[in-house]
Amino acid sequence: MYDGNLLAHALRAGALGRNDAPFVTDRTTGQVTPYRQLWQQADRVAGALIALGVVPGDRVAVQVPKSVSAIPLYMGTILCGAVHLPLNTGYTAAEVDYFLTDARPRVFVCDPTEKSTLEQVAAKAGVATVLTLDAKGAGTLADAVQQAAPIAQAVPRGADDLAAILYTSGTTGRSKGAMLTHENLASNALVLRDLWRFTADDVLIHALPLFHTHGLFVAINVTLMAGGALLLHRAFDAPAVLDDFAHATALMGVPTLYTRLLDEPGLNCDVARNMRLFISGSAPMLTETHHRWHDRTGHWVLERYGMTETSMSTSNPYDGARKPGTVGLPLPGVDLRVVDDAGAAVPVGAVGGVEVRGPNLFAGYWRMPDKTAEDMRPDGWFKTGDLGQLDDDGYLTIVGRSKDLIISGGYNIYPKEVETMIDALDGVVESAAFGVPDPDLGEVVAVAVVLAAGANLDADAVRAGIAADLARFKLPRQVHILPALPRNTMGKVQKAQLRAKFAQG
Ligand code: MCA
Ligand code: AMP
Repeated sequence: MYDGNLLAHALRAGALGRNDAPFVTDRTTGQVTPYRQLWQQADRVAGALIALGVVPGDRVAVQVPKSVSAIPLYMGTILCGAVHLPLNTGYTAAEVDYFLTDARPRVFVCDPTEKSTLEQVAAKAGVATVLTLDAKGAGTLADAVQQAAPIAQAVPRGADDLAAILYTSGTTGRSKGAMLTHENLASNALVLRDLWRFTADDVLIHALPLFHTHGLFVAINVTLMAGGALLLHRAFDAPAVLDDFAHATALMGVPTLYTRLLDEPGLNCDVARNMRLFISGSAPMLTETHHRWHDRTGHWVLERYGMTETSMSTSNPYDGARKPGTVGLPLPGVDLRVVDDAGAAVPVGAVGGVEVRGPNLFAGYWRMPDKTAEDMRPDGWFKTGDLGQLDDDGYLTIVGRSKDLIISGGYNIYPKEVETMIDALDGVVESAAFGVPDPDLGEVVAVAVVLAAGANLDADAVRAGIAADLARFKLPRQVHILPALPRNTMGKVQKAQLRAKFAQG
């Protein structure tokens, strides 16, 4: 029976009749949570949130270590009509301050070890309630959930109501909250489930963070809608993941996961024989990595392409040719085009801006209508900021980015954010952040820094100067002190030149 909550209904419908079937196994403890228990917990979380005064549309922000309990927290938030707002566990208090102030959540759930610091941040941002949840599922949230009555019925929410806000870094250095609706999330997961043939027989190895589209909506929603099971790893550990190949059928990863697995001597066709599908995305996978994976395992990785604002937009086919180096074909129901600056389609083979339209497309940036208008054409096409080309068969290749973005191990870092912090240091005139190739993470952050006359900073001092307020994954791995930044005749910093010069470190 339809309960009026679009996403919750779609998630629940996948596992009808599978109450006693396992949903998730915690690979640290071996504890198994069946579907019945998962939904009971989610119903209780919803009850607890309502008891705390959460009303439909309220944001519930979450910065917690990865755990099984983080999943019913997400589902319970949806069930009570609220908006899930997950935050990277690497964010510093200064970064969390920005998100809480911008999003004004009713409830903030954090790691108990960070509570004393973050409680002050939350109070300043006007957050009514701060709860805690640790990697074992313990904390004040668990206490509140235990005392709460489960919600009797999901709070009705329609297609256009918000289900989540995910912050993505911004070109200006200010992160933007991408508003995702019930329809965005439900439609995308349904399409992926069918395209990738996920069923109740599937067991997905889950080794990604739970605060991004990839690990949260692609992995969790698709598995729930298929009635399948998860093997939940709290962090990515290549030998442990390899061990799971014997008990699983599918893996979703960023390219770094695959290159690290390729470094495992035990990776071969025999250990991968139970697996039916390896999916990669979030960052480009080298053609060479595709071939090496095929040589070692006998499987072609299925590469797909997406973005926080669009969820998944393209995928290589399940049957049919998976073309290494491409991100495949537009998903059913998703329109995709490659255009010039004026918005006119370019010929097959030509490079242009990738634009997307469809039920997967987000509702805009939270409280940033100007930024939304800048990226969204009046007829509904969204400018992804990626540069691509289509081949004769309609496969898309991402050839670069018009947006000034660094992707490191699947995490996005906008140079402007790093530059703004370095420029604010005493003795710094200006800086330029850029990505340099890295065999493990694909790209890592490098910076060129120009010092004021007489300033006495070295690379360590620059890193130390920004470390307190910037998540560690954004910290530059290379710092180069230069007399001046290379500029073109228009005065624009030549980042390509810096990238070429410092590619080798
Ligand atoms: C960790 N560190 C990093 C990264 N991860 N530095 C740069 N880039 C990274 N990605 C740093 C930490 O700050 C720490 O620094 C040191 O490396 C060790 O940290 P640890 O946590 O042990 O690292 P790890 O476990 O080896 O993590 C690497 C990882 C992880 C497994 C590749 O970054 C990861 O899970 N990435 C996947 C991200 C993802 O799911 N992206 C999807 C978003 P220090 O030593 O200085 O403290 S994109 C998306 O959702 C779109 C829609 C899409 O298309 O999918
Ligand atoms: P995010 O903003 O974290 O959602 O990251 C989205 C960006 O990741 C996209 O705009 C692309 O630049 C990049 N991306 C995702 N998947 C792929 C892929 N398979 N190949 C190349 N780039 C990708």
